[in-house]
Amino acid sequence: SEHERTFVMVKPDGVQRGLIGDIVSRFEDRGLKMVGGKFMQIDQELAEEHYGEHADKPFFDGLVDFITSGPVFAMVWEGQDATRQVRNMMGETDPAESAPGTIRGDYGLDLGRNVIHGSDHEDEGANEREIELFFDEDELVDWDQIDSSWLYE
Ligand code: DAT
Ligand code: MG
Repeated sequence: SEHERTFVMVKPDGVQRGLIGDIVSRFEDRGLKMVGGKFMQIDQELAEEHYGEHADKPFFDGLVDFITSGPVFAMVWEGQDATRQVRNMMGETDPAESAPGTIRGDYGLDLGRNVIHGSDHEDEGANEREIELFFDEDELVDWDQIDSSWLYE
C-alpha cells in the first residue's frame, strides 16, 4: 500500500564516509516519505537481535562488531511498496553484484562494508519487526506530503 513502511539504516561505514545526506536525498527524490530518523550507536544486544537470522553464520561476529563500531543513521520510510522499492535502490547484498546507479553499486566495494541496510522484502513482516526493534511508536511521525497527489494515482 501507499502507507507501507520499511526500516533503513546507513551503516557505520556510510556515516564515516559522509553519505547520510546523499542517501536520504535518493529516497526523497524517489518520492518516499521519511516518518522516523535517529542518529544512534547500536549496542551488542540490539545488534545480535537485529541480525539474529545470521547467528549461525561464520560472518556473524564480524558483522556484529562492524555494526556496533560507530554511529548509524536509522530511518523509517513510507510509500507504495516501500520495502521492495528501497531494496531495489540499494542493489544486491554484495556491492560487486550491484548495478551502478544503486546505492551499493555506487558506493560499495566489499560485501562486509556495504553502506546500507534495508528490510528484506522477501521476509514477510521483517519491515514491521525491524521498525519496532529500533523505534518507539511516539518516534514515528504521521504527516502529509504536499506532492502526494502527484506521486500517487
Ligand atoms: P542484506 O544486508 O542485503 O539484507 P543479508 O541479510 O544476507 O544481506 O546479510 C546481512 C549483512 O551481513 C550483509 O549486508 C553483509 C553481511 N554479509 C552477508 N553475507 C556475508 C558473507 N558471506 N560474508 C560476509 N558478510 C556477509
Ligand atoms: Mg537481510
